[in-house]
Amino acid sequence: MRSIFIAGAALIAAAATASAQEVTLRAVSSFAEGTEFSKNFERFVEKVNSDGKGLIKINYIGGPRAVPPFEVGNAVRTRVVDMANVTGAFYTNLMPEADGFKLNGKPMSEQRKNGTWDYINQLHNQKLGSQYLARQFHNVPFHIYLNKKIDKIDFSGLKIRVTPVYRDVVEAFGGTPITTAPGEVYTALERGVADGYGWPVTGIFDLGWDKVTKFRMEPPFYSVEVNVLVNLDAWKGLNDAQRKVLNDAALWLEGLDSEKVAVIKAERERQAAAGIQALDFGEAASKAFLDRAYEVAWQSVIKRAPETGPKLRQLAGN
Ligand code: 173
Repeated sequence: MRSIFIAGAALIAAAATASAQEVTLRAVSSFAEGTEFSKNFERFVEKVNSDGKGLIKINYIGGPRAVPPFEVGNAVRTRVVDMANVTGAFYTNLMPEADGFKLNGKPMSEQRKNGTWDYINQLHNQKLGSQYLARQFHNVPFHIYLNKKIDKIDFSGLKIRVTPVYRDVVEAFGGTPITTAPGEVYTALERGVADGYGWPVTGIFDLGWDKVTKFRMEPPFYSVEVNVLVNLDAWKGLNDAQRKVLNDAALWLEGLDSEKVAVIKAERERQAAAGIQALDFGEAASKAFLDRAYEVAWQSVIKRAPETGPKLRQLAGN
Protein backbone atom coordinates (compact mmCIF):
# COMPACT_ATOMS: atom_id res chain seq x y z
CA MET A 1 0.00 0.00 0.00
CA ARG A 2 2.71 2.37 1.10
CA SER A 3 4.93 1.60 -1.89
CA ILE A 4 1.99 2.11 -4.26
CA PHE A 5 1.43 5.52 -2.72
CA ILE A 6 5.09 6.49 -3.14
CA ALA A 7 5.17 5.25 -6.75
CA GLY A 8 1.99 7.26 -7.44
CA ALA A 9 3.47 10.42 -5.93
CA ALA A 10 6.62 9.98 -8.00
CA LEU A 11 4.53 9.65 -11.16
CA ILE A 12 2.60 12.83 -10.37
CA ALA A 13 5.88 14.68 -9.72
CA ALA A 14 7.27 13.45 -13.05
CA ALA A 15 4.13 14.60 -14.87
CA ALA A 16 4.36 18.03 -13.24
CA THR A 17 7.98 18.42 -14.38
CA ALA A 18 7.10 17.41 -17.93
CA SER A 19 4.25 19.91 -18.13
CA ALA A 20 6.35 22.66 -16.54
CA GLN A 21 8.67 22.39 -19.55
CA GLU A 22 5.89 23.27 -21.96
CA VAL A 23 4.76 26.84 -21.41
CA THR A 24 1.38 28.04 -22.62
CA LEU A 25 0.95 31.69 -23.60
CA ARG A 26 -2.52 33.21 -23.91
CA ALA A 27 -2.87 35.41 -26.98
CA VAL A 28 -5.43 37.77 -28.50
CA SER A 29 -5.71 39.79 -31.71
CA SER A 30 -7.01 43.37 -31.91
CA PHE A 31 -8.57 42.48 -35.28
CA ALA A 32 -11.43 40.07 -35.93
CA GLU A 33 -10.49 36.42 -36.25
CA GLY A 34 -9.79 35.24 -39.79
CA THR A 35 -9.62 38.78 -41.23
CA GLU A 36 -6.70 40.34 -43.13
CA PHE A 37 -4.78 41.75 -40.16
CA SER A 38 -5.23 38.65 -37.98
CA LYS A 39 -4.56 35.99 -40.62
CA ASN A 40 -0.77 36.02 -40.65
CA PHE A 41 -0.67 36.13 -36.85
CA GLU A 42 -2.91 33.05 -36.87
CA ARG A 43 -0.41 31.34 -39.21
CA PHE A 44 2.35 32.35 -36.74
CA VAL A 45 0.38 30.72 -33.88
CA GLU A 46 0.09 27.49 -35.88
CA LYS A 47 3.81 27.55 -36.65
CA VAL A 48 4.83 28.11 -33.03
CA ASN A 49 2.50 25.32 -31.90
CA SER A 50 3.98 22.91 -34.38
CA ASP A 51 7.68 23.93 -34.16
CA GLY A 52 7.48 24.35 -30.39
CA LYS A 53 5.79 21.04 -29.51
CA GLY A 54 6.68 20.08 -25.95
CA LEU A 55 8.36 23.48 -25.35
CA ILE A 56 5.89 26.27 -25.94
CA LYS A 57 2.30 26.58 -26.97
CA ILE A 58 0.11 29.57 -27.84
CA ASN A 59 -3.50 29.43 -26.72
CA TYR A 60 -5.18 31.81 -29.18
CA ILE A 61 -8.26 33.18 -27.49
CA GLY A 62 -9.40 35.24 -30.48
CA GLY A 63 -10.22 38.76 -31.62
CA PRO A 64 -12.10 41.81 -30.26
CA ARG A 65 -14.84 39.69 -28.70
CA ALA A 66 -12.24 38.70 -26.09
CA VAL A 67 -10.58 42.12 -25.52
CA PRO A 68 -11.80 45.43 -27.09
CA PRO A 69 -9.20 46.69 -29.64
CA PHE A 70 -8.23 49.87 -27.80
CA GLU A 71 -7.62 47.89 -24.58
CA VAL A 72 -5.35 45.22 -26.04
CA GLY A 73 -2.11 47.14 -25.32
CA ASN A 74 -3.03 47.50 -21.68
CA ALA A 75 -4.05 43.83 -21.51
CA VAL A 76 -0.50 42.79 -22.53
CA ARG A 77 1.03 45.36 -20.16
CA THR A 78 -0.91 44.03 -17.17
CA ARG A 79 -0.58 40.42 -18.32
CA VAL A 80 -4.30 39.86 -18.67
CA VAL A 81 -2.92 38.16 -21.79
CA ASP A 82 0.66 37.06 -22.49
CA MET A 83 0.76 37.96 -26.18
CA ALA A 84 -1.09 40.20 -28.62
CA ASN A 85 -1.38 41.02 -32.30
CA VAL A 86 -2.01 44.76 -32.18
CA THR A 87 -1.30 48.01 -34.02
CA GLY A 88 0.49 50.85 -32.22
CA ALA A 89 -2.46 53.08 -33.18
CA PHE A 90 -4.51 51.21 -30.59
CA TYR A 91 -2.13 51.93 -27.66
CA THR A 92 -1.09 55.56 -28.19
CA ASN A 93 -2.69 56.30 -24.79
CA LEU A 94 0.18 54.31 -23.21
CA MET A 95 2.86 55.18 -25.77
CA PRO A 96 2.18 58.38 -27.77
CA GLU A 97 5.15 57.76 -30.06
CA ALA A 98 3.53 54.51 -31.24
CA ASP A 99 1.72 56.76 -33.70
CA GLY A 100 5.08 57.29 -35.43
CA PHE A 101 5.67 53.62 -36.34
CA LYS A 102 3.38 54.00 -39.41
CA LEU A 103 5.83 56.59 -40.77
CA ASN A 104 8.61 54.02 -41.16
CA GLY A 105 8.07 51.80 -44.20
CA LYS A 106 11.50 50.19 -44.31
CA PRO A 107 11.58 46.38 -44.46
CA MET A 108 12.02 44.78 -41.05
CA SER A 109 15.27 43.12 -42.15
CA GLU A 110 16.67 46.65 -42.47
CA GLN A 111 15.01 47.96 -39.29
CA ARG A 112 16.57 45.06 -37.38
CA LYS A 113 20.01 45.91 -38.76
CA ASN A 114 19.96 49.70 -38.38
CA GLY A 115 18.89 49.87 -34.72
CA THR A 116 15.20 50.74 -35.27
CA TRP A 117 13.89 47.45 -33.93
CA ASP A 118 16.16 47.74 -30.94
CA TYR A 119 15.01 51.28 -30.12
CA ILE A 120 11.31 50.44 -30.54
CA ASN A 121 11.84 47.31 -28.44
CA GLN A 122 13.30 49.43 -25.62
CA LEU A 123 10.24 51.71 -25.78
CA HIS A 124 7.98 48.67 -25.48
CA ASN A 125 10.04 47.28 -22.58
CA GLN A 126 9.73 50.58 -20.71
CA LYS A 127 6.26 51.81 -21.54
CA LEU A 128 4.29 48.72 -22.36
CA GLY A 129 6.05 46.11 -20.19
CA SER A 130 6.44 44.00 -23.31
CA GLN A 131 8.83 42.56 -25.86
CA TYR A 132 8.44 43.86 -29.45
CA LEU A 133 8.57 40.43 -31.05
CA ALA A 134 7.61 41.27 -34.65
CA ARG A 135 6.20 43.99 -36.90
CA GLN A 136 4.09 43.09 -39.93
CA PHE A 137 2.81 44.86 -43.09
CA HIS A 138 5.56 47.45 -43.63
CA ASN A 139 4.71 47.45 -47.37
CA VAL A 140 0.93 47.86 -47.04
CA PRO A 141 -0.30 51.48 -47.23
CA PHE A 142 -3.46 53.20 -46.03
CA HIS A 143 -6.15 55.09 -47.95
CA ILE A 144 -9.05 57.39 -47.25
CA TYR A 145 -12.28 55.84 -48.56
CA LEU A 146 -15.23 58.14 -49.27
CA ASN A 147 -18.92 58.01 -50.06
CA LYS A 148 -19.10 61.60 -51.29
CA LYS A 149 -17.22 62.64 -54.40
CA ILE A 150 -14.61 65.38 -53.98
CA ASP A 151 -12.99 67.30 -56.86
CA LYS A 152 -9.77 68.09 -55.00
CA ILE A 153 -8.06 66.79 -51.89
CA ASP A 154 -10.16 68.69 -49.39
CA PHE A 155 -12.27 67.04 -46.68
CA SER A 156 -14.17 70.19 -45.66
CA GLY A 157 -17.69 69.31 -44.53
CA LEU A 158 -16.90 65.57 -44.38
CA LYS A 159 -17.05 63.39 -41.29
CA ILE A 160 -14.37 60.76 -41.56
CA ARG A 161 -13.92 57.74 -39.32
CA VAL A 162 -10.39 57.62 -37.95
CA THR A 163 -8.01 56.06 -35.47
CA PRO A 164 -4.83 57.92 -34.46
CA VAL A 165 -3.37 56.76 -37.82
CA TYR A 166 -5.47 59.20 -39.86
CA ARG A 167 -6.55 61.87 -37.37
CA ASP A 168 -3.89 64.51 -38.16
CA VAL A 169 -4.11 64.21 -41.92
CA VAL A 170 -7.92 64.30 -41.92
CA GLU A 171 -7.84 67.46 -39.80
CA ALA A 172 -5.07 69.02 -41.91
CA PHE A 173 -7.30 68.72 -44.99
CA GLY A 174 -10.34 70.18 -43.26
CA GLY A 175 -12.30 67.02 -42.34
CA THR A 176 -14.04 66.20 -39.08
CA PRO A 177 -12.51 63.07 -37.50
CA ILE A 178 -14.70 60.53 -35.68
CA THR A 179 -12.79 57.81 -33.83
CA THR A 180 -14.21 54.28 -33.87
CA ALA A 181 -12.94 50.73 -33.57
CA PRO A 182 -13.04 48.74 -36.84
CA GLY A 183 -16.12 46.86 -35.63
CA GLU A 184 -18.21 50.05 -35.77
CA VAL A 185 -17.24 51.23 -39.26
CA TYR A 186 -19.99 49.43 -41.19
CA THR A 187 -22.82 50.87 -39.12
CA ALA A 188 -21.30 54.37 -39.14
CA LEU A 189 -21.26 54.31 -42.95
CA GLU A 190 -24.63 52.66 -43.33
CA ARG A 191 -26.27 55.29 -41.12
CA GLY A 192 -24.38 58.17 -42.68
CA VAL A 193 -22.73 59.01 -39.34
CA ALA A 194 -19.49 58.95 -41.34
CA ASP A 195 -18.97 60.04 -44.98
CA GLY A 196 -15.76 58.07 -45.24
CA TYR A 197 -13.06 56.22 -43.33
CA GLY A 198 -9.39 55.50 -43.13
CA TRP A 199 -8.25 51.91 -43.70
CA PRO A 200 -5.40 50.02 -45.38
CA VAL A 201 -5.63 49.15 -49.09
CA THR A 202 -6.43 45.56 -48.07
CA GLY A 203 -9.18 44.06 -45.95
CA ILE A 204 -12.32 46.09 -46.74
CA PHE A 205 -14.18 43.00 -48.01
CA ASP A 206 -13.67 41.09 -44.75
CA LEU A 207 -16.40 42.99 -42.93
CA GLY A 208 -18.57 43.81 -45.97
CA TRP A 209 -17.52 47.47 -46.24
CA ASP A 210 -17.50 47.23 -50.06
CA LYS A 211 -21.31 47.41 -49.84
CA VAL A 212 -21.13 50.83 -48.18
CA THR A 213 -18.08 52.32 -50.00
CA LYS A 214 -18.14 54.36 -53.25
CA PHE A 215 -14.65 55.87 -53.64
CA ARG A 216 -11.04 55.17 -52.70
CA MET A 217 -8.90 58.29 -52.68
CA GLU A 218 -5.38 58.18 -54.09
CA PRO A 219 -2.56 58.31 -53.20
CA PRO A 220 -1.83 55.49 -50.77
CA PHE A 221 0.04 56.80 -47.70
CA TYR A 222 2.02 55.63 -44.62
CA SER A 223 2.74 51.97 -43.76
CA VAL A 224 0.58 49.59 -41.80
CA GLU A 225 2.19 48.29 -38.62
CA VAL A 226 0.69 45.45 -36.68
CA ASN A 227 2.94 44.15 -33.95
CA VAL A 228 3.28 40.93 -32.03
CA LEU A 229 3.95 41.85 -28.39
CA VAL A 230 4.81 39.53 -25.51
CA ASN A 231 4.37 40.58 -21.90
CA LEU A 232 7.88 41.20 -20.54
CA ASP A 233 7.51 38.99 -17.44
CA ALA A 234 6.17 36.20 -19.63
CA TRP A 235 9.13 36.74 -22.01
CA LYS A 236 11.67 36.70 -19.18
CA GLY A 237 10.11 33.52 -17.82
CA LEU A 238 10.94 31.62 -21.00
CA ASN A 239 14.14 29.64 -21.48
CA ASP A 240 16.47 30.07 -24.48
CA ALA A 241 14.91 27.26 -26.48
CA GLN A 242 11.42 28.66 -26.01
CA ARG A 243 12.52 32.16 -26.98
CA LYS A 244 14.23 30.77 -30.05
CA VAL A 245 10.99 29.19 -31.23
CA LEU A 246 9.26 32.59 -30.91
CA ASN A 247 12.10 34.59 -32.47
CA ASP A 248 12.44 32.23 -35.44
CA ALA A 249 8.69 32.31 -36.02
CA ALA A 250 8.74 36.14 -35.70
CA LEU A 251 11.32 36.47 -38.50
CA TRP A 252 9.29 34.07 -40.62
CA LEU A 253 6.15 36.15 -39.93
CA GLU A 254 7.90 39.37 -41.01
CA GLY A 255 8.99 37.59 -44.18
CA LEU A 256 5.35 36.96 -45.10
CA ASP A 257 5.11 40.67 -46.00
CA SER A 258 6.59 39.71 -49.39
CA GLU A 259 3.24 38.07 -50.23
CA LYS A 260 1.52 41.45 -49.91
CA VAL A 261 2.68 42.85 -53.27
CA ALA A 262 0.40 40.41 -55.10
CA VAL A 263 -2.35 40.71 -52.49
CA ILE A 264 -2.47 44.51 -52.92
CA LYS A 265 -2.69 44.25 -56.70
CA ALA A 266 -5.53 41.74 -56.45
CA GLU A 267 -7.33 43.84 -53.85
CA ARG A 268 -7.28 47.00 -56.00
CA GLU A 269 -8.72 44.98 -58.90
CA ARG A 270 -11.37 43.48 -56.66
CA GLN A 271 -12.37 46.93 -55.40
CA ALA A 272 -12.69 48.18 -59.00
CA ALA A 273 -14.81 45.14 -59.90
CA ALA A 274 -17.02 45.89 -56.87
CA GLY A 275 -17.66 49.39 -58.29
CA ILE A 276 -15.34 51.27 -55.93
CA GLN A 277 -13.96 54.13 -57.99
CA ALA A 278 -10.43 55.48 -57.51
CA LEU A 279 -10.26 59.25 -57.07
CA ASP A 280 -6.88 60.31 -58.44
CA PHE A 281 -5.99 64.00 -58.59
CA GLY A 282 -2.69 63.58 -60.39
CA GLU A 283 0.96 63.58 -59.50
CA ALA A 284 1.37 67.11 -58.17
CA ALA A 285 -1.69 66.92 -55.87
CA SER A 286 -0.65 63.46 -54.68
CA LYS A 287 2.85 64.62 -53.86
CA ALA A 288 1.55 67.66 -51.98
CA PHE A 289 -0.82 65.40 -50.05
CA LEU A 290 1.96 62.96 -49.11
CA ASP A 291 4.37 65.71 -48.03
CA ARG A 292 1.71 67.25 -45.82
CA ALA A 293 0.50 63.86 -44.50
CA TYR A 294 4.01 62.93 -43.29
CA GLU A 295 4.76 66.40 -41.96
CA VAL A 296 1.60 66.79 -39.85
CA ALA A 297 1.98 63.26 -38.49
CA TRP A 298 5.62 63.77 -37.45
CA GLN A 299 4.80 67.14 -35.89
CA SER A 300 2.03 65.50 -33.89
CA VAL A 301 4.27 62.62 -32.74
CA ILE A 302 7.09 65.00 -31.77
CA LYS A 303 4.70 67.29 -29.91
CA ARG A 304 3.29 64.44 -27.84
CA ALA A 305 6.60 62.60 -27.44
CA PRO A 306 9.32 65.28 -27.56
CA GLU A 307 11.99 62.96 -26.10
CA THR A 308 11.57 60.00 -28.42
CA GLY A 309 9.76 61.34 -31.52
CA PRO A 310 12.84 63.02 -33.11
CA LYS A 311 14.86 59.80 -32.80
CA LEU A 312 12.06 57.81 -34.46
CA ARG A 313 12.02 60.35 -37.29
CA GLN A 314 15.77 60.14 -37.73
CA LEU A 315 15.58 56.32 -37.87
CA ALA A 316 12.73 56.48 -40.42
CA GLY A 317 14.79 58.89 -42.52
CA ASN A 318 11.88 60.93 -43.89
O1 173 B 1 -8.11 51.88 -39.19
C1 173 B 1 -7.73 51.27 -38.18
O2 173 B 1 -8.50 50.73 -37.38
C2 173 B 1 -6.30 51.19 -37.96
O3 173 B 1 -5.75 52.04 -37.32
C3 173 B 1 -5.55 50.05 -38.52
C4 173 B 1 -4.21 49.90 -38.25
C5 173 B 1 -3.52 48.83 -38.80
C6 173 B 1 -4.17 47.93 -39.62
C7 173 B 1 -5.50 48.07 -39.88
C8 173 B 1 -6.22 49.14 -39.34
